[in-house]
Parts: sequence; structure tokens; C-alpha cells
Amino acid sequence: MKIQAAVTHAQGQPFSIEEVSLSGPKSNEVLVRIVATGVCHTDAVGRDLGVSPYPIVLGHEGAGVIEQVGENVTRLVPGDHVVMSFAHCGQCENCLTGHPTVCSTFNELNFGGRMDDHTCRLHQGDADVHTFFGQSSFGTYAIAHERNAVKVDKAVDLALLGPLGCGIQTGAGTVLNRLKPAFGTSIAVYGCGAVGLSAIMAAKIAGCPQIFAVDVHDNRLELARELGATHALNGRNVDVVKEIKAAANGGAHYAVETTGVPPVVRQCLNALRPLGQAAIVGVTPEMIIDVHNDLMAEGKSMIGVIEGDSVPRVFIPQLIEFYKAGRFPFDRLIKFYDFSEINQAFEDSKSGATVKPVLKLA
Ligand code: CXF
Repeated sequence: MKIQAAVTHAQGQPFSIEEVSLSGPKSNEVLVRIVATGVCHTDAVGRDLGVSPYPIVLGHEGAGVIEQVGENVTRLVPGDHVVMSFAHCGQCENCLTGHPTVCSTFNELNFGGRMDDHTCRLHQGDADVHTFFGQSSFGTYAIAHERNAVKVDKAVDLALLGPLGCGIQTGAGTVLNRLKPAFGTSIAVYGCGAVGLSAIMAAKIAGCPQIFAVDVHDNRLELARELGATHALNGRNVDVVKEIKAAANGGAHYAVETTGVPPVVRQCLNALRPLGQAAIVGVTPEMIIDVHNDLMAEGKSMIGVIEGDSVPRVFIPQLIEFYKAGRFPFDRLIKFYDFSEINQAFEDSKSGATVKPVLKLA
């Protein structure tokens, strides 16, 4: 079939909405009519840094309606509402033990540009157009493996739900699936973008009595307070480490670091109390850590977390239930754009004007 999709032809080029051919679902795959898709920093990485082959249709926070199912699909039927998440094999030890975010073929399946049978579903003329995260949601239709399509409640506006497939589950899952804060403990969240704000909402659900939000933009800190932060610290104006240590009786029990900025990563370690745990969620370049003084001497640990250590088919429906109960108001992060405004949506995400842009396709 012919679809309209935002194609990235070469590294660093703006998105261009064009006609692309999409072949039908193979065995265990589904055809999804995309209703809306979130815009995530990793799409900008895919556009600008050559992490996947070009040409490519990016997009990995798709939400839509099942139009057709391939052979052997048993769990989904046409008409179902789904959110697509990251691709995973479902068969390696990490997938089988409930940690598909560290699937042994995660990089190949999500960044390799092809579906798990090593072929492409998207073409222009005779040329392959590559796939991102096993979905390529920046198009009017997408093919995904059924494993990667999470059935969601039809009572909730589907256009809101795409970001649950990545950014929002990353922040919330890091707190609820990985750190699991003990009763009465404090947490500091560095960076109040979509991931950090989701971590803050999750920390409130977990009952943390002290939730420190750290950012350099006052408007984001204000939103962080509205979503559950008990303290808002602007790193440009205050000594973050000193403030947290003073307010939290020697430091925070937990930290979620979403910025990937080495001096902020350092702050996040320094502001932990002895035995504190820092979850690293922002892609961070090489940096110097004094392993004895920064970690070992006070029994601190640093944990890498991908996609909130989530099992999307379990965690996304749970987040939706909390949203319905008014306890996870992630819709506060979202601003809708028409699909044709895709380049503007990326600009606004980069400048910080919008926390979570969502493109509407229908
Ligand atoms: C990504 C973050 C960087 C590592 C791979 C998964 N998640 C979504 O964008």
C-alpha cells in the first residue's frame, strides 16, 4: 500500500513527507493505522548522528489502530487500539527473565534499520527505506511485530498514548520498576523534560516524601512542582548538592539522572547520601569518576537503566490505570502538532518550548 511518511534521506537532513510503499504484515506482524506519535530526543539522534542506515522513517512512540494482522497473530484483532514500544526478540535470557529492555539484540532490532527477519517493509521504487525501533511511526501506517504492540484501553484518548511507549515509561519505570524507593525515602531528579517529569510523577505514586526537581528552566521547575516535586532547584542559581544535603539529612536516597551532562552526573552522585543509588537514564559521554571517593567509600551505586526496565505489555496498561485515576497526569507534558509541522515539533522539543510534542496523523 502507499502511505505518507516523513523520510530522512541523509544524516542531518530535515524531515520530508513523501509517498512510501509499505508491504503487508508478515507472520506475527500487524498493520497499524497511526493516529498519533510522540517525538523523542532519540529520533533527533537517528536523524542527525547516523546511528541507523538512511534513508529511514524514524518515529518510535506510535499509537494507532490495528487494521490487519499477519499469520499466527493471536493476541490482536483489527480495531484494537495499540501503543508501540521498543523491539525485542522475546527469546533471549534477558527477555525471558522479564528484562526485554536489555534484549541481547536490542541494538540490532531498534537501530539496525530492518525488521527481525532482516528485511524492510518500506520502499521507494526499488530502494529499501529503513525502519526505526521496529515500527517507524512517522507515517500514516506502520508494520510492527505483535510483541511490540501493546493493546490499550479504548476509553482513553489514543492520541495521547504514544509517548508511553518510550519517554514516559523510561522515567516512570526507572522509579517504579528499577529503583523501587523504600518507604520514607527521598529522591532527586535531574532534568525536567518528559523523562524527568515522568520520574517525578512516579516518585509521588511511590510515596517519596521528598522529591527534588533539578533543572535550569524555571517554567519546567514550576511544572515539576505541580506534578509532585516538593523542592525545585535551579542549578543556575543555587548549589544543588548543598541544598539537597541540607534538606535531606545528608543527601538523597535515590537519583534519576536524565540530562547526560557530565557535571550534572557528578552533582547527582555527590548529592546522594551513603548507600544512595543513582539511575543513569540520559545518554552520557565518557567522564571521569573517582570510583573510590565518588562511589565505593560511601557504598553508593550507579545503575544504567534503559526504557525504565519495563515490560511494555505489563507496564503501559498499569500507567494508563494510574492516569485514569488522576494519579499520573502525563497529558500535562503533551502539545499536539499536525504531522505537517514535524520539523517545527523537533525545533520546539530542542528549544524546550514543548516538553513532549505529539504529531497527529488522523
Ligand atoms: C533509548 C535511549 C537510549 C538508549 C536506547 C533506548 N530509548 C528511547 O529513546
